[in-house]
Amino acid sequence: MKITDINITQIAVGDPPLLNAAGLHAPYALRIIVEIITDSGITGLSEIPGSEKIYKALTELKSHLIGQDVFQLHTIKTLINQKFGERDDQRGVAPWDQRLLVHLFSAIEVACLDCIGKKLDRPVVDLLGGRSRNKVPFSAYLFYKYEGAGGALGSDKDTEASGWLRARQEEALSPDQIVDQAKAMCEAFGFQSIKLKGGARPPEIEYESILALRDAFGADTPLRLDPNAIWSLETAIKYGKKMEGILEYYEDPVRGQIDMALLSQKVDIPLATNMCTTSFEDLPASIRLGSEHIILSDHHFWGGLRASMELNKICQTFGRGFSMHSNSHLGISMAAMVHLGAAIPHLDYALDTHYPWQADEVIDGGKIPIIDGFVTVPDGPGLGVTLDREQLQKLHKKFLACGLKERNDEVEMQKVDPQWHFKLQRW
Ligand code: GKR
Ligand code: MG
Repeated sequence: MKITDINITQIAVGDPPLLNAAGLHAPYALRIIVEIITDSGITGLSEIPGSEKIYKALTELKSHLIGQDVFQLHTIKTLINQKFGERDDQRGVAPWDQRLLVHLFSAIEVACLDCIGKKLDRPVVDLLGGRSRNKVPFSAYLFYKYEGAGGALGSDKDTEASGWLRARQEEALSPDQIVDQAKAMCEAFGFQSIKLKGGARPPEIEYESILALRDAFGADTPLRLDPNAIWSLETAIKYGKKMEGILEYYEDPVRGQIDMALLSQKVDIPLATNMCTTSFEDLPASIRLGSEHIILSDHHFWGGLRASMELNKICQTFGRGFSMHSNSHLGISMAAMVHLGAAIPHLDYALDTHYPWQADEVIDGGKIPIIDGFVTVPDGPGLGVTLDREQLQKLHKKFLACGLKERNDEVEMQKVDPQWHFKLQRW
């Protein structure tokens, strides 16, 4: 089954003013939708984070991929490596991953697997070895935030909205407001574990928010805190000690494998990461140092779904727990995460997702339901989702109109506070 064409569409998705260690989310999150068209008349889909670097590289790659067989994923990977392997490809210090190659592998692999699944009339989960579970657990993902809906409304609210769509617009800067956000999100989606994005407010407030969540949801609800590596080792030890027995895991409180390893010797809470161990090349040092207990995979930056399956095996071999990281995303990414989450033999924790924060959608039928905190593997061959072309065009027009080309949370924060600067370590 040969590739005859590839459509690459940049889109902008409304995103509320969420806070993190790197600043503030812009009113739009950028994504790229890839469609691989084949000579069988089958089209495969994928979705990855939007950036000019990734968009330009995909555009350059297109002519090299035309004529390739979607089943020959090793050949395709070699081709991508030959073309882009030499480029400077750093992860960066931001909470999100900015590498090129791994995102290219992922974008092309997922769309090829979607084609293969459609050709064989089998879901992608079957191409990954079949189901280990039928439905995949997700965690609530709370953010400190300013008031506002994002998108065209920016920091304004849609006064007609109800339920979670209303609640997601509320300011959340204090422990009580975080508890309100958690209650609204858990009521709407039934999440049974809760992650709080930290690194945005002073540590004392984030710690008090965790205590308030424990009081509101009870000691049996798993809680996680993710300061995105902005805390000093001293701060992470101080608050870690207070959160022993309270947190399910402590996600990237400090920066780098060495400090994570030092922290793990001082604090009795499992450490998780999507920042210090983010590639196969990082694994030897991770194992040597003992930098984390849990690796949060992400098929977008671990190089695809099959690479994430390989990572799962390595995690099992070396006694690492496994779960998944997320960024702002739509339904194609959600479908890919669910197929992977259903296939993974050793899934230890509910997965992260930003999905409730995005009101827009690009797939037919609207948003994929999250019920009782679980997502069922979509029906149908391949990823089991199809593109809503009208929505795609609408979101592409938003991309053209919004003027954003790259994610830059520092610049967004400076619109609110001109003196604000990203720091590698803030507290
Ligand atoms: O969306 O602000 C955000 C998150 O901070 C995201 O960029 C991170 O990559 O969710 C992520 C994380 O777990 O670090
Ligand atoms: Mg994280």
